[in-house]
Amino acid sequence: MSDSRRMLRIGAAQLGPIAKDESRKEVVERLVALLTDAASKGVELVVFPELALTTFFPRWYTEDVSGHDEYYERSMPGPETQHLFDEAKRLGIGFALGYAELTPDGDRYNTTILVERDGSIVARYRKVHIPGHSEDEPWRLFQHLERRYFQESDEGFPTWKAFGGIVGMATCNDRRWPETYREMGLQGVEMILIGYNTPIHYAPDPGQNALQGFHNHLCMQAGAYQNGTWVVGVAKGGTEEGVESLAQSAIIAPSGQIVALAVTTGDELIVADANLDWCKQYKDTLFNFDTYRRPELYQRITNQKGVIIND
Ligand code: ING
Repeated sequence: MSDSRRMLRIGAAQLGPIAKDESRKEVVERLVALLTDAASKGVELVVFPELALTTFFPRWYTEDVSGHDEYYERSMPGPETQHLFDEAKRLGIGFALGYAELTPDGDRYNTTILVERDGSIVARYRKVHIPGHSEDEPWRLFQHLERRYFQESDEGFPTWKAFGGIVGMATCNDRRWPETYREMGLQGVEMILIGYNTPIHYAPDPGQNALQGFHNHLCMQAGAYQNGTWVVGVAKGGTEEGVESLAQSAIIAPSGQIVALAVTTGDELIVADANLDWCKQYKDTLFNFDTYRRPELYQRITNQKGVIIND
């Protein structure tokens, strides 16, 4: 086994709730506080959650799809986020940031960008698996209208060389799907950055409520292990506008083990020293794709969408 060590100090910057009336400026100050704390601890890359700049607005229905446009970013950096970029560059720390993106063409995506230590945006990921529903369902305690306010990305799961390794991103619901991790695993990914907003109450099947914490770690730990990659899962947790969301942010090693775990439901930084060469111990052995995979037998995964039951 290789005894080389490519070390990266990673921080997961969990956020507590963001109130509806909290200004972008106030939120950016919270992000900068976490970033400054991270920099003082020698962190090189800090990961913020999904939709980290505002309250989780898809829980409210508006008849007009543009009814929530105030929550979207039209440029990145923009007027309120420039301060975060400036501070990160000054501190020499990189970050991943989730936000609602409104493009000049009027497209809406649930987006995450990766910013290098020199302040340059090196990667952009748009959420692929958009959960919830698109029409008003007032019977729910609260709604999950992501399918109204975000388009499905057609860009898939790219990876990028950054921070001395191979980096990929995914967003919230993406983390529950094995294809997310394997698409990046097949590109040799060494760290997958995942932000999430997961309400504890799941309206279609409240029996799952008590299992939210288990399912969160189950899918990310499996994805890490089965692809020999680090996974950084970062929550916006706590009770936001009356909706309780899962915290339990975690940094997961290629072994599938959790090496750092948030203990609060608020703004909290957790840190781990990630040896990127640890990935090889899984990628070159048990999960040596080149030797052991049988893609010719996996055709249904890309040729078929739903279940087809044989006669
Ligand atoms: N959230 C949820 C998740 O997968 C979801 C999905 C949909 C929860 C509907 C509750 C109701 O954790 C996000 N942000 O993808």
